[in-house]
Formats: sequence, C-alpha cells, structure tokens
Amino acid sequence: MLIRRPSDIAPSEITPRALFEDRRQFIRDAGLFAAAAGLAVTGVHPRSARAQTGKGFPNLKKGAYPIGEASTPFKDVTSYNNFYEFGTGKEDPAENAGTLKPRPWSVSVEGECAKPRRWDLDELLKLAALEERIYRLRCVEGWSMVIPWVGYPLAELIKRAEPASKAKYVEFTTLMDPKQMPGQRMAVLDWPYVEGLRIDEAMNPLTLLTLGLYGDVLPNQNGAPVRVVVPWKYGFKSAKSIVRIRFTEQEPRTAWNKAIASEYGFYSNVNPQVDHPRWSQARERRIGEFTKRPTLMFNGYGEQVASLYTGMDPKKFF
Ligand SMILES: Nc1nc2c(c(=O)[nH]1)N[C@H]1C(S)=C(S)[C@@H](COP(=O)(O)O)O[C@H]1N2
Ligand SMILES: [Mo]
Repeated sequence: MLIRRPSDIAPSEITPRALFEDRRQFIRDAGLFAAAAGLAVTGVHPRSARAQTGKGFPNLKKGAYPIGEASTPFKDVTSYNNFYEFGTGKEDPAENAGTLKPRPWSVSVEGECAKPRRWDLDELLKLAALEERIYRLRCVEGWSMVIPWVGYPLAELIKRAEPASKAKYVEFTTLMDPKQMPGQRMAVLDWPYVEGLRIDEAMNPLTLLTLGLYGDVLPNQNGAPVRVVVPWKYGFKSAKSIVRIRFTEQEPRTAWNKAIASEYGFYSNVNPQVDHPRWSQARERRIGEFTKRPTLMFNGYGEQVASLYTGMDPKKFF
C-alpha cells in the first residue's frame, strides 16, 4: 500500500517534496489534506528540511520588489549552503544542522537606543505582517540563487527600539553554542559570527528580518529561526540564526573582515566592477544553470540603494 492516510503522515514529511515540486499554489488551492494524500507517496527529501512545519504561514502577503525570475528549487536552496558553524562544505549544513534547536529562541535588541529589550521568537513572528520577498542572493564566491524568503523589513524592529542619534551602525550576532553548532569547535572564524550594517542600510526597506522561506519556517541550514537578508550585498552580510542586534557608534568588527580584511570589506556591495583580490566578480553561476550570467550592480537593486553610497569610492569602501 503506497498511499498512507493523512493522519499517519507527519506534516514535516509532506512539505519539502511539495515545495521541491513547486506546488505551493496547488497546496493553497487544493487544501493541505488533499496535497498530503497525493504527495506523501515518496519520502525523499533533504534531512534538515524536516525543520519545516508543513503548516506554512497564514496570511502571507505578496511581497514588494518582484524580480520576474524563477526561484531556485527548494532542494538546492536547502542543500547547497554556507553556514560555517556546521562545516565549511556546501553540503555540510544540510547534513549537520539538525543539532540546532530553533526553539525556544529570543533576540536581544540593545546598545545605543532608548528602548532595548529582548524579543521572544513568537513576538517577532507577530511584530509585523509577514511577506514573501523573492530576492536574488549573490554569494561572494561567484554563485547565486533566487530565494522566496518570508519576513518583514528589519526597520519595523529597529524603529521600536528608538535608536539614539549616536547609533550609526547595527551589529548582528549569531548564536554561540558549540554543542548546537559543532563547527564552532574549529577556529575557522573568530566565533560567534558577527556582521554589521550602517544604520541607514539596516533601515532600508529591502533589508529583511527573515523568519522563513518557501512559505514555511526557515530550515536550520538556512539560519533558523531568524536571520537577516540584505539582497544588494554579498551573501555573507546576511547573518544566520541571530541572537543579538546591537546599535553602535563605531563600525562593527565583522567576522569575515577580522579573518581577511583585504578580501572582505565592511560594505561588500555586489559590484561586477570591483574584483575580489583573487577572482573577478563580473559574472556568476546561477545554481541550476550551466552558462554564467553577468553580475548586476548592487545585485540588481541599484534603484533602491545606489543613493546610500553617493560620493563613496566603491574600490575604497569595498
Ligand atoms: N552565522 C552565519 N551566517 C552566515 C554564514 C555563516 O557561515 N554563518 N554564511 C553566509 C554566506 S557566505 C552566505 S552566501 C549566506 C548563505 O545563505 P543560505 O545558505 O541561506 O543561502 O549565509 C551567510 N550567513
Ligand atoms: Mo557567501
């Protein structure tokens, strides 16, 4: 008997395959039960993708800034990752991130602001209307994806903290816990992973506080339960599994800048005209495609963000 009754099937068995086949609209239209009966026949899916609930987010708004490009398949989005806390290989995070416990979770918002406080994950999920934002993600190593994230502008959270005039930057810190993140036992980076933005970059409506992808919660390997996504910058600026957001007067010391300052600057805006010291950034390989495509200035988001850098030399502030 191949088809099991829906009650025998954990929701987590259903979602990845449904998503891999890009049948989300079908699920919405047909209802989850019908989809469950039809799709749960085979159980092949990436292991940590089970972190998805199968329930999805109700009332997801269609997001702003459509790009009119096909999303990278769910399977690639969740099995080809950079998340050095779980190993340095692209397949390592999907294999190893099962040790991360995304609940309970909270994010402390602190530093130069009038209203510092700790936000529980459930409070963050309710803070503002969740949208689906389909963004290009360009990795500094030369590959890219298109990912349907779920979240809302980080500005929604920032404004509630009432940043002080001294708050010139925002620092993001990933969880530090070698038990949950075994890669932190290796001195690849100076843990915890830290990233940062200028406060106007952090307040830009493109900058997304991200709580999901493909219509459901974030799989562990993609930075569960909450991360930042900054689509006009190289992927490493988008810190995963964050526990702290801090307003600072000084430019944050970021993990990659500390490791190799000559190669990874604070700004790291996607720019096909500014090469990495060891390779060109002019072209990129979209995961799933064979021929390389040209890399777009600001990853294609120049209209929204170019004005943030007026008068700054991109070769100096790389
Ligand atoms: N904490 C943490 N955040 C991280 C990384 C990491 O190693 N650790 N890798 C970055 C890099 S280099 C990229 S390209 C993106 C990849 O995000 P994705 O795996 O969800 O596509 O996450 C970024 N965020
Ligand atoms: Mo990256």
